[in-house]
Amino acid sequence: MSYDDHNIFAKILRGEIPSQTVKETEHTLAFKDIAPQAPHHVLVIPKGAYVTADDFAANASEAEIVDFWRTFGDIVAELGVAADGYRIISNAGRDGLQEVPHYHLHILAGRSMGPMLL
Ligand code: IU
Repeated sequence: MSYDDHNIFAKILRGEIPSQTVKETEHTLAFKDIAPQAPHHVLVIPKGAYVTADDFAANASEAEIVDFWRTFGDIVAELGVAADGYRIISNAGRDGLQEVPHYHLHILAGRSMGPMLL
């Protein structure tokens, strides 16, 4: 799976484009989605060059994977949304309608999400 270094999240990671950081760790960055679909809409991305969830799962180190999911959990805790609930989504590839080809997890919270199928 080839990674396009010019994608917008790569530019955010390099500091070439600003973003509103929610949390940053050694291997992971989380920032506010520029076009929020819910009162809380956070994108969690690995700092490494992975295109999709399966690319990340197959090729990231255990340290990166643990850091990613612990960061996700910390953000849910810090947002205070665990009790009311939230939705996580990761679009992949053509059929998943992935716009930005750098693996990212959407955390959506703060309203009822409605039925799953769009
Ligand atoms: P997708 O899963 O690849 O379809 O989602 C990409 C998301 O990135 C989408 O929700 C955009 O609003 C968001 N985004 C952003 O936060 N900042 C940007 O500069 C751009 C897209 I371009």
